[in-house]
Amino acid sequence: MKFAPLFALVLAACGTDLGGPCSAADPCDSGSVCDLTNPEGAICVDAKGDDDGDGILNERDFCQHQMGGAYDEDQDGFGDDCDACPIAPPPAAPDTDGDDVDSPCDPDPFTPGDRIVVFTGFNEPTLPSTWKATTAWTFQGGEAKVTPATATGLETLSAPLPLVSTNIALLTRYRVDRVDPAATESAASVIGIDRRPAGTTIVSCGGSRVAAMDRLLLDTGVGGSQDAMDQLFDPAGLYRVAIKLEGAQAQCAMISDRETGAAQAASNGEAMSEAGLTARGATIRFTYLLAVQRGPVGTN
Ligand SMILES: [Ca+2]
Ligand SMILES: [Ca+2]
Ligand SMILES: [Ca+2]
Ligand SMILES: [Ca+2]
Repeated sequence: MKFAPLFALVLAACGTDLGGPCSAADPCDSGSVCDLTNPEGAICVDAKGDDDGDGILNERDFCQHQMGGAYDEDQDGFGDDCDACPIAPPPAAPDTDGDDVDSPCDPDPFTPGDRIVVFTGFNEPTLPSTWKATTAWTFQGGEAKVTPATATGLETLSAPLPLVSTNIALLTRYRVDRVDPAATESAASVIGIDRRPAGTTIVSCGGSRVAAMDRLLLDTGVGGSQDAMDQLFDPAGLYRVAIKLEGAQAQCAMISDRETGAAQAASNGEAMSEAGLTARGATIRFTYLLAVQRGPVGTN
C-alpha cells in the first residue's frame, strides 16, 4: 500500500461533502471526518457513524476498515492496528518489498514476508491477559513505567509471539527518569525469550551503566558484544533500541538524541517465543514495544 502524507483525523469546517474526496490539506465539512485509511482513496464519512462496526465512532477511529484503531502512536492518521509502521510516518520510499511493513519497521526491506506481530503504545491501564509483568510496572499516558523494587532486581515485561521464527526484530523507545544511586548496574533493554523445558534463552539489547561507564550491551546467552557510549541515562534523552535476530546472528542498535551505537554477536539460533522489556537499577518509561517476525513458509 502506498500512503499519501497524512495527519490525524481532520475535523474542520468547510471543504468537502459527505462521500466526497478529502485529504489532510482538504478536510471535510462539519459533521464529517476524512477516512484516510479507505483503500479506494480518502473520503468524508459521518463523524458519528461507525463504518466498521467496532464500537469506535468514525471521528475517533484511526482504522475505519478493521477492528480497533483507537490509538495512533506516531500520529500519522493510521491507527496502530492498521499502520504499516506504527512508530514512524510513511517514508518517502515505503515498503520496497511489498509485504505491508514499511521502513523503518521492516528489518528486511528487500525480503518480503515480514509481519508486525506485536505492537503496543501502552495506552491501556493494564496489559493484555496473555502478557506478563512484574509488579513494578504501571501503565499510564501511553507509557510503561517501571520502578525497580530493589537496587539489584531485574524487572521484566513480556508478550507471547504468535510465530516460531528465527527471523525477528524487536524495537522499543524509552526515557530514563532516575538512576538508582544504590545500584551497581543500571540497565534498560528489549529482549527476546525462548522458554522451553530444557531451559530459557534470553537475548537482550539495551543501555547499561556500571561504575559510571555507559555502553550498549548485546547479550545472546551464548555470547555478547558491546559498544561504549557517552550518555545512556540522561533524563532529557530519548533512546531507541532495536535487536534483530537472523538465524544464529544477533544485531543490536541504539539511536539516542546525540549518538548511535551498534553491536553484533553469535546467538544459538533459537526461535523466540516471547518479546519483552527489562529494567534494572533505574526508573524507565518505555513508550512502545514492537515485534516484527518472518514466519516459516506457508504462514505469510
Ligand atoms: Ca469504527
Ligand atoms: Ca476500526
Ligand atoms: Ca500511525
Ligand atoms: Ca516491507
